[in-house]
Amino acid sequence: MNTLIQEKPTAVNTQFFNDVIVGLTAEPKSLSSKYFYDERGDAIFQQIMEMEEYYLTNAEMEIFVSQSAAICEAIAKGDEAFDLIELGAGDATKSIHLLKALINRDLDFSYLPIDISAHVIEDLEANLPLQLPKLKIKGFNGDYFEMLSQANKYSNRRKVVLFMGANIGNMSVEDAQLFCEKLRKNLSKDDLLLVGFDLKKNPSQILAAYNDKNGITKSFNLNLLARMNRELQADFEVDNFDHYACYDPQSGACKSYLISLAAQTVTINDKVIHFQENEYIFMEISQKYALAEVEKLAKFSGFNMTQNFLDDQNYFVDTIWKV
Ligand code: AVI
Repeated sequence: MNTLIQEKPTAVNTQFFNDVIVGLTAEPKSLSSKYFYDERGDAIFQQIMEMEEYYLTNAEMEIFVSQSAAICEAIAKGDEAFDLIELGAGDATKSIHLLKALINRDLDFSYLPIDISAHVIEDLEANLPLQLPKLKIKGFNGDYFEMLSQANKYSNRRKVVLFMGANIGNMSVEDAQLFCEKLRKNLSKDDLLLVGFDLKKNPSQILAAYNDKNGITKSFNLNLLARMNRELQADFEVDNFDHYACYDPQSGACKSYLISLAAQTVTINDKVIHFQENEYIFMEISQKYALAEVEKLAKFSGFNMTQNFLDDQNYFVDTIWKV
């Protein structure tokens, strides 16, 4: 008799389980990169951001450290009060430079960070006011669009939405178009969007950022299999899978896969999944853009690209789009 007391699956686990089964019974197999970020995944992503090869973090940080005063000018509309909404705020290490610049200019604004993690919101609300005592902050924990509509109910001031960190790159171009269109429909005249894109550059440099020599990105991908073992009673032999990343300079798509190193069978709770030798699981896209493609995306989704802020090496752009 099985004497283990099974924990009732939580709502999150049910959603996670369903998404995993849909992805792994599809042809070709895929998993959603949004599930990379459990506690262990967050810690590995932190290591990725500190990697020598992962140029993105420093490039966008440089923009915020050295150009926040100019960004501040670009988003302020005289002295009119506004809300600064950040989608996926994380620890706000880059946006804090902009917050400081806005406070130094004595602008009347509230900072409304939105994040899927309750932890992140609690930390921001507790810690940011210690560094910026004049900051008015109200966090929203949940899905971007649901929280955006809550933020709309909270205040009817002009909105400036930040979507940084090349998070838009983790959507295909088609999904990014749908996302931006939906965002556009949630904003009003005079609202602004500031969005960060990783730009097309030397393909070898891009590939190295997702195929680092120390295997940190590999462990980031494999952690999703380990997470399924921990949370969904799966029995993945993690060492039976390898990480494979590739970059296509023409389309700008950098893609990550896990490759099954043997014919094998994995059980996830009550479902059995077969893998052929060398079969792949598509894990993540990190789409890179040319500036002209960024402008095309803005136009397509009903925005006007008004100003671009680039780092010195032209690796990254934070672009301002007007409704
Ligand atoms: C969060 N996102 C922008 C990262 C990226 O660059 O696509 C996630 C990542 N995946 C592997 N390395 C970093």
